[in-house]
Amino acid sequence: MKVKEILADLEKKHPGEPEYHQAVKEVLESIEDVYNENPRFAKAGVLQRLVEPDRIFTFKVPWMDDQGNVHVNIGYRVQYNGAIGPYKGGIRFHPTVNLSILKFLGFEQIFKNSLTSLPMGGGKGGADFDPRGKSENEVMRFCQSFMLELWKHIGPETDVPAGDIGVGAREVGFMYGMYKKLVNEHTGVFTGKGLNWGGSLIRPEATGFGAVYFVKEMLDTVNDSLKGKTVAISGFGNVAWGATLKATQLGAKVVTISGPDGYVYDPAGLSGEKIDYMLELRASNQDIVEPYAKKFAGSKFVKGKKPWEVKVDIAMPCATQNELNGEDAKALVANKVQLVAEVSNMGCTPEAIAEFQKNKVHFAPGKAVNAGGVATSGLEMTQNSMKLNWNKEEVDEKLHTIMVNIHAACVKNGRREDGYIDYVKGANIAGFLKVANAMVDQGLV
Ligand code: 2IT
Repeated sequence: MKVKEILADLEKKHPGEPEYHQAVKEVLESIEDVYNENPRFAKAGVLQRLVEPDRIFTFKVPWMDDQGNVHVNIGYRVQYNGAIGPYKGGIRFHPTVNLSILKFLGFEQIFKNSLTSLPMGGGKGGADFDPRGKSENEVMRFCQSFMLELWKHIGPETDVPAGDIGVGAREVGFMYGMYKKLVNEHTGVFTGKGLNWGGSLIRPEATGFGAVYFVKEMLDTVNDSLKGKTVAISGFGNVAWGATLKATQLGAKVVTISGPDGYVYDPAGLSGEKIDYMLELRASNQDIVEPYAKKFAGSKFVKGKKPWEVKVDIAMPCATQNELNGEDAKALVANKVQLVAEVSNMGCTPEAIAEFQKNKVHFAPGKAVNAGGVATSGLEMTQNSMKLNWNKEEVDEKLHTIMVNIHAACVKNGRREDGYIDYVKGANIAGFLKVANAMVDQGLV
């Protein structure tokens, strides 16, 4: 079957799942040449099999709030592709979670995990639970109820979840505790665990650190460096925090962070206690960034806007899918942005990506840039299997090497004749080839 037919077929079979269609379309269009050049892929039906998840679990999550009221949320786990390892991917708790979102995330995860070079298949899960304003006891009860169903479907050699938006070390702890009680085994079934019970050093920092290591490689390629560069970051969660910390350490100046309420512009740049404050802001569970501007003089809060209107050298969307659209891209290009590294999963719309590429602005996609998070999850799994812990330097060095290698794979598969690097194509081809070949090797399953 031709790529066009597969896409048309998919939209017919699964109407009303726009994020899922968007993610599949981007990958299939960029691997089309490779697919057509290798008839063994079509013969084995690789693409038709790749676009459909292996299986999806949907379940009811009933829980009780502190006032004794009953609530019911929907929980999911999408086990997408297990060709190169156990299913691996985060769990997202956010009111926008639905099947389209989790299928797009699970699909992206296949290629991201492949790029890390570690043996991990693709998966994703979550619930339409809104952690905003919930008490710790409510969050715990929700996590426990969620696990009362999910535990049946996961395992350290089957499917290994982790955090994502709305799920951090606290939630992983509550879920892991319930899993352990039900299965009566202490295994590496989750990553992002606490340091005292199997977690890995650097995992909290890994997504942001890895993203900045990737940006450093992008700059190295054009004989440039992070020193003195201004950076716009969106979001203020774990990923934005790690990216801000590492970018600042390497001499760049991060001048924005953002929340659903608007963005903060801090011309002096974030450093020291301002970066620490991001964690405090996140822990408050309110999902607003405005308090930063009240606390730190010299910064200002811009209500209801995104940070892409600020003139910067580098833009790093770190919040959520489709947070940077065609108009935002035009504003960045008009302000002479030098490069855009997508850190959130599918943070840029297809129109935004087209705008960057048309203007020869180097754009790197989330599945390459943010792969350091899941890569370090893979390193956590390795440590759990060995029943040994690596120190900070060892994990950081491995993470760094993985990011350098991902960048090299993108360049190898994405460099055009005129020298421009199509990182989207590069990442998709490199991620795809490994999975597709594994699927052919393993027969029709
Ligand atoms: O999007 C992602 O890669 C994650 N949320 C992390 C997944 C993981 O298994 O560490």
